[in-house]
Amino acid sequence: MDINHKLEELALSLYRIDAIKFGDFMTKSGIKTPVYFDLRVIVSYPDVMELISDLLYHYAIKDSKYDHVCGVPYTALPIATLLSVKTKKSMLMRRKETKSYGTKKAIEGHYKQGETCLIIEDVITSGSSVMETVTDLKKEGLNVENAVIILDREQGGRQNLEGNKVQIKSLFTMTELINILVKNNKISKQMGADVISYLKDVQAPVVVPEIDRASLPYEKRAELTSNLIAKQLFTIMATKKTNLCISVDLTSSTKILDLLGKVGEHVCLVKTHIDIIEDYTDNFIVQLRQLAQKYNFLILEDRKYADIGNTVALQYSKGLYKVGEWADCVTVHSLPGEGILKAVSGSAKDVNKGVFLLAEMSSEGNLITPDYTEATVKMAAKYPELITGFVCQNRTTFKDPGLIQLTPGVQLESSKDELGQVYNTPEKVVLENGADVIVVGRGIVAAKNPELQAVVYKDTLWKCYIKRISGKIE
Ligand code: 5BU
Repeated sequence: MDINHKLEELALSLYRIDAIKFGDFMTKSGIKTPVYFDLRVIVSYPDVMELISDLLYHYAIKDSKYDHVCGVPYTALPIATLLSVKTKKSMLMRRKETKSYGTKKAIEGHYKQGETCLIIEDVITSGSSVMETVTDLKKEGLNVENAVIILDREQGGRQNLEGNKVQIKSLFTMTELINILVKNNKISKQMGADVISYLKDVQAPVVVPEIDRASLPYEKRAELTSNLIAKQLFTIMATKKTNLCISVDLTSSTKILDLLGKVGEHVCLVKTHIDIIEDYTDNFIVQLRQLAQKYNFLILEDRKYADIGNTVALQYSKGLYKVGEWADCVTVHSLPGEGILKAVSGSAKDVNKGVFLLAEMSSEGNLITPDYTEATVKMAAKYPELITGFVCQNRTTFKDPGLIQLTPGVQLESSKDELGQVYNTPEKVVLENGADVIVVGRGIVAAKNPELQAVVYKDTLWKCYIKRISGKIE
């Protein structure tokens, strides 16, 4: 197939069927434009449809590797259909109006996580329509790295998409299309120049690619945080190659110290409930800190403070436990309002302290609502130096790559306990749900051989993390 000849034929056809018009037009937003595109009309011209699908196939698709094609709704849908039939690859369809359809899926068709999908689109301006389709496909665990386009208007779409890791191949750029039409005396040189300069002047805004925190390695995220404990924790994870936090929910201090002597080297964080220990002494803390030093882990007291600021300031620094003196970080509810964060930051004697705010819980029927979670994330943004991260369950709960997602409710098999705890698997919480530090309590503590079991958890969780940052499933 002589591609250049066919491209010329297509350009002239598009002009003939009024898919591209030149003159004085007004855009929807009231701006004057010398050119107008409407590729929706191509469905009325089977010869043009055939030409487009042949060209896309030979020029852009033939040698690509992919499992599915997906057209950006709506103009590209019939073209994607033709290509699917021609290449014998399955097609996926994205619904634009999932909301009004209630529970209907955003993507129709059969697919598996990790499969690759090629995007088909007619015209790109800013690239935002392509990006919407890419985002929906990625949410389903599909890999989307390439898009094939009929016409690139050269208004910033290519750069925006490439910035979001989507490479595009187009049949024409606007300049190429104009040159063909000028050469064939369909439009004057002057008109061609006017159109090109108009399009250059009206560039689409740059869409800043959003950093997906879950795809960044811990060492990179250590550089992006404002909280010193988060920085230390990211660094410990990267050096010890573990994202496992053990929750030592035992009531005897000797048993806790014994256990930590065995599993300390495998964990990045040790989570305590200091008020469940029956033989608490100050010496326990001395030994706990020594183990933290020896095995290079941090200590999180899971106190879940939830009172007014004044009371929390006292609970944090006074009483029998004086938590603020030995815990690197604590868990705090956002429920009472910002005063609770002021209380902890005011009571912390040095700046090297952290707070995990509770944005979601793992237990069945808990009363936290999506609005509460959102407000919690907003509250945290006001205290960047204090907040280490969130205790939460979902990848979409927050975006800041400098904060840590601490996720409890994890065991090797998904299950429940008799008091409402819900367990997800390491694969689910790390790969799908975006967990950075994974809390395991009874999964290790109640095992016959806790040390061996800690290694199993550590290895499984680390493998999932490596798979996640290698970008296979985003
Ligand atoms: P488990 O034995 O793995 O179920 O222990 C989980 C620990 O995490 C336990 O200490 C809980 O207090 C803690 N936890 C939780 O399970 N779920 C939550 O949402 C929060 C904390 Br917040």
